[in-house]
Amino acid sequence: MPALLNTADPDFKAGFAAMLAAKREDADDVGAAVADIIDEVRARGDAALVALTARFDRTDLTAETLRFSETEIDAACARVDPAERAALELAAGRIRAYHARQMPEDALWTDASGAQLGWRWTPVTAAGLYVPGGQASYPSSVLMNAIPARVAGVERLVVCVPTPGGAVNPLVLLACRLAGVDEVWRIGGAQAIAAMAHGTQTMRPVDKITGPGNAYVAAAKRQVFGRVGIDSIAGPSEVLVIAEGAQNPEWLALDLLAQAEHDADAQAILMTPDQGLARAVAAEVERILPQLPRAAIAGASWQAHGTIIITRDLAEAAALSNRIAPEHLELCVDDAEGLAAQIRHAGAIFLGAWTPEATGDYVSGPNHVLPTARSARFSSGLSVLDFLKRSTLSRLTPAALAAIGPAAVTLAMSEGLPAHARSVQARLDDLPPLPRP
Ligand code: HSO
Ligand code: ZN
Repeated sequence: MPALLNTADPDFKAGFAAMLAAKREDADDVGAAVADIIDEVRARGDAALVALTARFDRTDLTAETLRFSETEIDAACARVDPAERAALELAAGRIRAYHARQMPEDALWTDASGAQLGWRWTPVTAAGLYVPGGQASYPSSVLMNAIPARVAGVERLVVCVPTPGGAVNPLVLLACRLAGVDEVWRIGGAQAIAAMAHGTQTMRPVDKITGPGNAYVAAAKRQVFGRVGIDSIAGPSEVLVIAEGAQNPEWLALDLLAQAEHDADAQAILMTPDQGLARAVAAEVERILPQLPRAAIAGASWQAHGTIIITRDLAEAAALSNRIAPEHLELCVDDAEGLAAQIRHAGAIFLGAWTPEATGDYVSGPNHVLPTARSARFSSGLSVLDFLKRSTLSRLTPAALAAIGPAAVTLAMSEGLPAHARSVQARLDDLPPLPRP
């Protein structure tokens, strides 16, 4: 049974606090093993990648076959079923259009002193995307990571995907093609992150690495951070559904199970002021669960982390939701906009009963790489901004320098930095005659 909480119960506070504090993932401590792998790749480059891929992925490669050839990618793309290709193309087009609208504008203005000020956005030159192998090798995640990079103007886009036993999902390679990925490599794990961060004889290093992965990949990303940029480290996925009485319990149960089937550590939460709806949804979950091929995973998630919370009203649900800061928030209520106005912390908000979270995973357009584990309190999902940097701009005229320079001289002297002061004062001493203000 999932946990059942009612805000009217005297022990609600304690139960809710325990839910917020629960840690759903015990990451193995793989730091030392990962450090060795990174050292090995730095020291021996391609030879280390070949040896580590033989050891961990049971695949025999050479320095020449570490990277997929264009012919291999073409052949894999040709094997994709036309309906799957069409769906992936639709998704890619919509994700591209959405992210194009995220592109921020440069700015330049002249302030009262006469200083010209502003900023300019420029893309990262090369980005690397890690794609997990096996079961969690999601073509949709390739699109969600690669398309924002391309839209941002990244010049070189590299993908690393492990091919355990030589197997690769052709849809992953097609997604790479559709997203405009330049290089696809058959390597995974910490060795792939090391190669992208440090480069090898055949792979040039990248500047930023994104994408999900197992504990080794996450530890490797942390260890190369600083040499390259990384995205946030994703935890197990979660959904919070806020619903009112008239909703279809089967739809809501399926939305909860869609999250639960990701991972035994995933969390699905239903909040409703309607006890009858809560009971109906719980019954639907039990009815549908055994029909799912991933019943073992979804069932484990629902048993261990599934939660139903009965609230006084929708406003109370919104307030509790803000404390959870869910990765995905579905508002299955009549006035979804009104409720959304009360939401401050959520990675992605899905408004209305016709917007199941799964549409956001694939085809709506917004990114599905989102802040987990309550980090939506302070961060946002992946976007073009993750592949852009901002340079500030300033240009002073003699008049502007005359107006603001003396304060810089004063502050430099009080910080004990006389060369700073003199670099400004030397110019103040040489000011041309200025028109009277
Ligand atoms: N819901 C997942 C993303 C995903 N779902 C990929 C299906 N494929 C995390 O946001
Ligand atoms: Zn999903």
